[in-house]
Amino acid sequence: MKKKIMTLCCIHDESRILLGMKKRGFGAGRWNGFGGKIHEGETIEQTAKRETKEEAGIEVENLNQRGVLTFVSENNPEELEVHIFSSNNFKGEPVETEEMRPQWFLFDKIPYDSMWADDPLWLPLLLGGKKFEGKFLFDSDGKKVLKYELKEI
Ligand code: 6OG
Repeated sequence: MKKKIMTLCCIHDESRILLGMKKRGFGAGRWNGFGGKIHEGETIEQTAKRETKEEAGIEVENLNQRGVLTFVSENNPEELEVHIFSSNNFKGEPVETEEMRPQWFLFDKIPYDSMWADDPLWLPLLLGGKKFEGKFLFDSDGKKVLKYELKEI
């Protein structure tokens, strides 16, 4: 199976998380953390920092490695391996970019209905300070999680 390696960076403090509305490409129309594909010659942390800068205009400091999630879709031979990071520390002000429109959300107002269907399963673990790993099988249009395994590590 072909594997694509990606990052996802969740920026939060004690009560709020910064999400971006994806304006184009994969996941357009959904709120998500910031991230994307690893470039040749980059470490995974460099990818996480570069993508967050490109998508939200901020420079992340103190990345915390929180887990690896694997996504597969029915009828798709490609597997996504997404390395999840968190940070509560960045330089600059979040700005809208060509790719994303950032906005802060209180933890009890997280717009799960407009996010990937896996997010309500693992994001509470991240916000609760946990580390985790998991694997999710999506239906072919990427809307529903058909099966998943998720564990704290
Ligand atoms: P670009 O195509 O913009 O990167 N991503 C997912 N995030 C969540 N929460 N759930 C998923 O379930 C995801 N699949 C991919 C990884 C796409 C960004 O979207 C994330 C990247 O941060 C299927 O380069």
